[in-house]
Amino acid sequence: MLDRFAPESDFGLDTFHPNLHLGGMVATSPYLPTVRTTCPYCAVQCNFDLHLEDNLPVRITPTRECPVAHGTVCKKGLAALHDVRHPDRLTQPLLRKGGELVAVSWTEALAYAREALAPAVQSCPDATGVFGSGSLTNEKTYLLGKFARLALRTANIDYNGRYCMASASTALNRTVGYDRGLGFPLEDIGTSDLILLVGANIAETLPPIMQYLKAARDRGALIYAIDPRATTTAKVAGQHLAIRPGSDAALALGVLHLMKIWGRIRPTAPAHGMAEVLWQAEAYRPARVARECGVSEAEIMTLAQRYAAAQRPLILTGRGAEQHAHGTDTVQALINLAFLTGHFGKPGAGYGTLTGQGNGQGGREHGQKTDQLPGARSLRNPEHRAEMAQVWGCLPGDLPQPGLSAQELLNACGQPGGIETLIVLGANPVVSAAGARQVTERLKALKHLIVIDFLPSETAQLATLVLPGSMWCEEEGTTTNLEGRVQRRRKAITAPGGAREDWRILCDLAQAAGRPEGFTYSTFRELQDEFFRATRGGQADYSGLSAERLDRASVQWPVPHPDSPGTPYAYAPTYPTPDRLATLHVPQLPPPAAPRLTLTLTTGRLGNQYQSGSQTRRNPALRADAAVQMHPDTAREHGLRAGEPVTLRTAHGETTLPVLLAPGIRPDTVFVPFHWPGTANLLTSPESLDPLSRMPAFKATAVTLHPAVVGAREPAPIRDTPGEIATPHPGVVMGM
Ligand SMILES: Nc1nc2c(c(=O)[nH]1)N[C@H]1C(S)=C(S)[C@@H](COP(=O)(O)OP(=O)(O)OC[C@H]3O[C@@H](n4cnc5c(=O)[nH]c(N)nc54)[C@H](O)[C@@H]3O)O[C@H]1N2
Ligand SMILES: Nc1nc2c(c(=O)[nH]1)N[C@H]1C(S)=C(S)[C@@H](COP(=O)(O)OP(=O)(O)OC[C@H]3O[C@@H](n4cnc5c(=O)[nH]c(N)nc54)[C@H](O)[C@@H]3O)O[C@H]1N2
Ligand code: SF4
Ligand SMILES: [Mo]
Repeated sequence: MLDRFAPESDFGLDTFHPNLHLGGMVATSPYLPTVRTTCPYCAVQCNFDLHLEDNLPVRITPTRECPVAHGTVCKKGLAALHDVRHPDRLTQPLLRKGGELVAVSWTEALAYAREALAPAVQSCPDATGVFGSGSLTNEKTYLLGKFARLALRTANIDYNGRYCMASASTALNRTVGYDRGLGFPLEDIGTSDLILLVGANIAETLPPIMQYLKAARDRGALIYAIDPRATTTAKVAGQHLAIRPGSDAALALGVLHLMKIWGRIRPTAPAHGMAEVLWQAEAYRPARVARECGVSEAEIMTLAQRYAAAQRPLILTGRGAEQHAHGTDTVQALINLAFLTGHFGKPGAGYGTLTGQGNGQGGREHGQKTDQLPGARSLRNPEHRAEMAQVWGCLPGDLPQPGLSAQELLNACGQPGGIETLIVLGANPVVSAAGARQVTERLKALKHLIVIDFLPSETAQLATLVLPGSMWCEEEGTTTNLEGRVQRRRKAITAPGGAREDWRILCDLAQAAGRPEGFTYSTFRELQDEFFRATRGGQADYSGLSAERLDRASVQWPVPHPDSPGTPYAYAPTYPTPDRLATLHVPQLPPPAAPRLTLTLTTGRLGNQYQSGSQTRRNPALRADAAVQMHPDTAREHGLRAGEPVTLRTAHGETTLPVLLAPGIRPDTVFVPFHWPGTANLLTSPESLDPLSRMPAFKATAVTLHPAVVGAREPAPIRDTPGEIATPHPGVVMGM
């Protein structure tokens, strides 16, 4: 298979374009039935065709008709079939008996669920928690929120998007009253003349987006990667500003300071708070900013001059800028800069956040956030509560108030007066939550941990009940990509054995909780139509959509009625705020960093792995090793050599990893990927949260290095899932 695919260009790197290689011929067999669907992984949501043989997908081919990636996919997407019939695939409910998880019937599994859920609904509903995911389709997101509020009557539902773009989302919401990652179609990136990628390593994390950067570069745009590491993206971008982790807000304020001095302030629209924001920037002179960011004054001046000269400068943030204890204020500082220089909301310019998970965008709109109702409505707003109560046939007072945010929900598990039962759908917090060791202890202290997954994730392995759910190609639904584009996900095959579609499992659990009313859909279509209808009148209004319409073409929201063409441009003034104006807030920043005695640990991703690794560690086509990246000088100072184990210690925990020498990283920073248990999140803090978004500080933790004494302690489990990968159904192509 692989030899038919070749890298598209020096710019695409991890992106493949099979059609180019076949001289325009599409690499599909004319004999196999195909189903077009969307990728299970990231927020680009590439479309591809699944070719079916004996009712199993045997091959993936990208399609040029994909409105997002135009026939390219990345390695992960191309290898996505691997787990479909993997021997580890969960096909039966598992119940913990005598300490072991053993296979049981659905009847026994649901009897257990009844014991766990039904009494709490009556006596202490908030003792049950629900943890959702940006990997879920819009329909499942909607149903999960409804299930928590109506069936379980709990306030305590939140989701892993809290770990993702919550800071950017919070900053956008409080500035203009709503949040869509990119306010314009991806194509518009090609019209920008200066692109600042702030903590976004897109060549590895969103590879097909590189084609839009290439289009911009071909027209003469300058592209900056602002990242403590010289990433693959930085090498391709050409301009690299290696700032210190956590100093992005100081950089934004420094550029704003110079814009003011150079007479470049021309606000996008009238707004509240502009004078205060400009006043704050007075203090951010280049010398101070250079000191705080750990780069030269000349580099700051050059960047600012280029920003001042650009006609359509675009600031794009990834998790590097956002996942901090002051992530919301960092994004706010960047939005303020874009707004005050007149670029916010313009096509291909201004500010945007690069959403991460497959449905990271839709997942933050339809009610699994603890303070939210479908259509991006607020659970705190009496009118919004009344609207949803009407759709759901309940009283507004029946809807709980907002509850705990994701990390706080995990921290409350098994605590007196806290969470006794947790239901997890689509997340693996044992690996991905901040302070994974402490979180694991909390999960072990629960009375009941119910995990719905299709693979035995590390979280499922701790569960008291595991319910086998559905994979991406086994269900219908919609996802919303990073530019707010709603696309159809199509069912190609049926879930194997006793695995059930997730939406049916949620209805089963509502029944088990003794509250089946509102959860008796006879078909998926009934649920989907209710979901579209429920968003009517909300900011994220999908009510003009239907499966038939999405069959013809994808649409960017809002789509308030069937004749609406959708909304390619989301951030043009005026805004859906009480007085139609934006409000710029003054970023509240920690005091300038004192010279650090310790190193800073930052964390993130590798191109070959996805998230907690649950879906990619088993895949031989996606090999990668856990290691700590450090500058050769740092290694030398600590007496370390390449490949040697080193123990990393923070205030929150420790782990041991091999050294990977990375000359492109700042010498005061080390980088650890989080795709394996026993890696990054043994070192991060479960307590340090952004006050506004409740985002953990994944991207900056003080750390010390200690040569590991071989044999003195167990090294962390860092390798891929051990053992041979047995051959699944002969029709499934392995290791593409
Ligand atoms: N291969 C792969 N692709 C993915 C994913 C995956 O797990 N694997 N996950 C998806 C998801 S959910 C997401 S959210 C996206 C995330 O996509 P990205 O945001 O691109 O991913 P990260 O690696 O978390 O962080 C990006 C960069 O931020 C840098 N950084 C760290 N600290 C700072 C800082 O303080 N300031 C600045 N400016 N930079 C900093 C890191 O060195 C890193 O290169 O990727 C999506 N795509
Ligand atoms: N240190 C550090 N930690 C981080 C980050 C970081 O940069 N650094 N990034 C954070 C970010 S941005 C994110 S998004 C989180 C991600 O963290 P997680 O969401 O915990 O990671 P995933 O590996 O995506 O876990 C998804 C699990 O749900 C299952 N699953 C996926 N889709 C479905 C579905 O449709 N149905 C069912 N039933 N199961 C499903 C998968 O098999 C997998 O076991 O990690 C966060 N943690
Ligand atoms: S992981 Fe993202 S970029 Fe790669 S194929 Fe899937 S949707 Fe496309
Ligand atoms: Mo994410």
